[in-house]
Formats: sequence, C-alpha cells, structure tokens
Amino acid sequence: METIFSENHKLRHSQTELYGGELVYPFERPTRAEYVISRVRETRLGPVSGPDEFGMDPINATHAPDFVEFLQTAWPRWKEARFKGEAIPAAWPAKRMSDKRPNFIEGQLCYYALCADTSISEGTWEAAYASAQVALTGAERLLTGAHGVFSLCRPPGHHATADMFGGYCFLNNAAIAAQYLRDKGAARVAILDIDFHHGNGTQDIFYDRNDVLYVSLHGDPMDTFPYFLGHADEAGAGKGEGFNLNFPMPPDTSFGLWRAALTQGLERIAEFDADMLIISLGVDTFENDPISFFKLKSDDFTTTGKDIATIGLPTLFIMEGGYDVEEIGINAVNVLQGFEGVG
Ligand code: SP5
Ligand code: ZN
Repeated sequence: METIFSENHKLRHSQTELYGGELVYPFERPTRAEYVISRVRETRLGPVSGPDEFGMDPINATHAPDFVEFLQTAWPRWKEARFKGEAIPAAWPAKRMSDKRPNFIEGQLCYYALCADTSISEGTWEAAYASAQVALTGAERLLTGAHGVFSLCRPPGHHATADMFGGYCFLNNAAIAAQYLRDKGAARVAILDIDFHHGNGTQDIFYDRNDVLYVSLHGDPMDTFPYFLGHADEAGAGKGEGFNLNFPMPPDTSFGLWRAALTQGLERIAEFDADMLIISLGVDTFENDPISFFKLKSDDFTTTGKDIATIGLPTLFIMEGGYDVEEIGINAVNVLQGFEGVG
C-alpha cells in the first residue's frame, strides 16, 4: 500500500494544551507522525510519496471561506496584538449570547473555536494545509485505481467543522477528501470513523446529506470529549436522515463489543452501496492511550483491517488520533497490513 506523507506536518509544533487545569506539552505532537512513518518504512508497507498540489479550491468546497481566511491569518494577527503565549480561546458565544463575529483577533479566535484544547501557534496553518493536500492526494490515488491508500495526515481533522477548529483539528481532511471524491464522480462515499473520539466535525458537515454516509465508533460523549455530539439518536436530518450512524461505547470497552459495532457499521456501509470508503483512522482506542478509555490491543488493529477489507471497497485511510507515541506506529500499520491480508 502506498503512503502519502508530508514533512510539513512538523510546522505544527504547538507547545501548549490546556489539560486538567494545566498548560501541558500537547498530546498531538510531531513525534506521532514520525513513529508512524518509521513503522511504515520498517515494515516495508509500500512506497512513500509526497503530496501533490490541489490548492485552496477543494478546501473551500468543505470549509467556510471566512473560517479558512481566519486560520490563514490567525497567528500573525495574534502576534500583532502582542499576546505573549500561543493563541488559546477563552470565551464563547455560549447559551443565549449573540452570534455576531467580533472584530478583534482574540474574539475571532473564540468565535471559530469549538473548545480550548487546541492552541494556534506559528506554522499551524501551513501544516494544516499540507495535511489536507496529503488527504487529497490519497483521494486522487483512489480515483486512478488504487484499492488501498494511506494518507498519513497530521494535524488530524475529524473534529473540525465547516467553520470551527478544535480537538487538535483545523481542516477536516476526511471531509475534504470525501467531497473531492464526490466532485470527481463518485456517487456515494462512506466514511467510517474508528478514532476513539466522535468525529463531530465530519458528522456535522454531512448531517443533511444522503450522498456521504458517516458511521462512527467512539467513546460515549456522556463520558468523554467532544461531549456535545455523538449520541446514538443522531441519525441525520432532512434527506440525510438514516445516513448518520453512531456507536457510542462505555469506559473499558474491549475488542469484543467494539468489533460487534464494527460489524454492524460495515453492514450499513455495504447496504449503502458506497463507491469508495474513507477510514478516519485513529488508534487512540488502544489500551494504553493516555487520554482515552477503550481497551484495544495491538493485534486487534490487524483484525480491524481484515474486517474492513471484507466489504471489498477502494479504501482511503486517513490518520486521525492516537497518542501513546511508542505504539501508534505499530497499531496504525497493523490496520493497514490487516487490510492487505498481511500479518
Ligand atoms: C483527533 C483527536 O483524537 N482529538 C482528541 C482531542 C481531545 N482533546 C481533549 C482532551 C481531554 C482529555 N481528557 C482526558 C481525561 C483522561 N482521564
Ligand atoms: Zn481521537
């Protein structure tokens, strides 16, 4: 399987995450991608290629242009305002407040943020842009006949909505890729999100559509981030009703229960008759992940890849979360090898 990867991910090297009342070094850090690409090379998974250039159009096809412009300019504007630290949102248009967009950068930061765990720092836009190009290049490979491709995206994307960043995400790589596949002729695209967290951004972007099916397996939002989306009764709206399927699961969920949900999700995808499948590949379901509460073991990731392969669709794997740096390379590549029938 070919891997698409950009060294520009390193441009995202934020030093702060608001976590448990402290500013910690972020869980979403450059070494994550280094562990994964090392494992890709070590296992000889296949060739590693840089991204092609698709420009801004496919990004603006999914995201609001004002939000994209905000992301592009946020860091220089924040510096200009002479704040000392990284850009961390600390106010919100909360219940019963106005939704008018403020003028000052601090206010705009809060306007476009869905939570406070994600600081904007120097190079963030450049890395997010490269990550989207990595996803688009993987999508293009499917269109030219590849059966499986791995877009090693960093930063991740599935929490980003059309006009909000957060949860370590800025541009929704999976959504951008799905929209690109639709625009290039795929009639139906399915997204299967196996990251530990619910992909609130991806769900929101496609919630009222019946041409992109979203299926997610995740920690119950009653117990974990993103807290305010991902419930089982969220089934889609309007003509999208029935095209959103959530499997929230409780703390300590082990592979047996998780795999049963995977089987049901794959059945729904097969019934949907998708032309192509995108996997939001988070490996933060791992038993030793520092911020999550599922109990998957390294071998379970291989089985997951095998299960995904059974539905026989051209599949684009897009890297999302996974924070136990020592193991994320092994676990991510196990999924890919399982899909390819190796291991
Ligand atoms: C892409 C992705 O996986 N983003 C996840 C963002 C999660 N950020 C919020 C972290 C809060 C973690 N609270 C953990 C409590 C552990 N006991
Ligand atoms: Zn996650």
